[in-house]
Amino acid sequence: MAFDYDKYLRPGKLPHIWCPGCGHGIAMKGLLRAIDICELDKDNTAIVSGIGCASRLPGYVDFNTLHTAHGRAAAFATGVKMAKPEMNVICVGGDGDGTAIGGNHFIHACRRNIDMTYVIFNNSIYGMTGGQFSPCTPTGAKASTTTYGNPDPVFDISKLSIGAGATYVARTTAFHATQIDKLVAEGIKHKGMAVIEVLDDCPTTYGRRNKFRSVVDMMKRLKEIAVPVAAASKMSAEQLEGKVLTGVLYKEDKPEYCEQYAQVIKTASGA
Ligand SMILES: Cc1ncc(C[n+]2csc(CCOP(=O)(O)OP(=O)(O)O)c2C)c(N)n1
Ligand code: SF4
Ligand SMILES: [Mg+2]
Repeated sequence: MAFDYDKYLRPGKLPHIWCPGCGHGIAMKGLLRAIDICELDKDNTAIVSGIGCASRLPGYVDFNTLHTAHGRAAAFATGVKMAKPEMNVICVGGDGDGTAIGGNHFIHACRRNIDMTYVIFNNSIYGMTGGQFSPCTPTGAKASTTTYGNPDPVFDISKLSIGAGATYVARTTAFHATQIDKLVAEGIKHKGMAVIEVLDDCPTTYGRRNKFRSVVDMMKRLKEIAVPVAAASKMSAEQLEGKVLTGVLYKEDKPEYCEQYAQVIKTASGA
């Protein structure tokens, strides 16, 4: 039977703003299937975002939702989780929102290992504002602010998350749509900071500037660059050149922040 997305959507908020061929819709559907796998109670679930095309997602879904300031998703989500530790807290947003203006909030949420799930939609660009380069725009790529090619090195969001202290880190792509729900569901079930990077596409501001002839070409690229972690272990450095690893990249059990903080309160109150 086909999956019933309607039960999680707010019909009054549709149609969405996403362009035809934008990968964000695929990522959103993966998130909704993951929520369904985990049987999360809508009333006990908060979905939090900053600003951007990806960050419009909370408006469309029927949970407790917060559409906040640019880059501040992790900060607001931390507040929600600290106030209501029993709540399932999910952050969504783009590569620009999460790793440029919001980079500081993002790494510190990872460092604290606070129990939330952060699904980051990495389309390598600031889509909403017309295609300025982000920390995830490939070196050499064209953006509205790098018309001669981007001279900057690129953040690997998954490595950044692991380095900063997240205890569940996974990556997939919009091409591998059926993997999104599985990885996000595992992240939701994980106690601690879970980051799931979904590589997707922005045909409107990135694809056209970078000579992708169609959305299909952008999807084919996602298919070609992805290598499952298990397969990568049998490949040489040359074979892995230009590829990205997909699947669960890191998992660890470590003390969770709300529990640690509750302990501090207990100690301070002499209980
Ligand atoms: C303080 C502030 N600075 C800049 C902006 C403009 N702005 C809105 S969205 C955005 C970038 C969004 O890029 P990303 O997070 O990658 O999301 P996408 O649109 O690509 O999904 C920027 C720079 C803003 N809204 N607020
Ligand atoms: S501008 Fe790009 S990221 Fe924004 S909705 Fe259109 S395709 Fe998606
Ligand atoms: Mg983006």
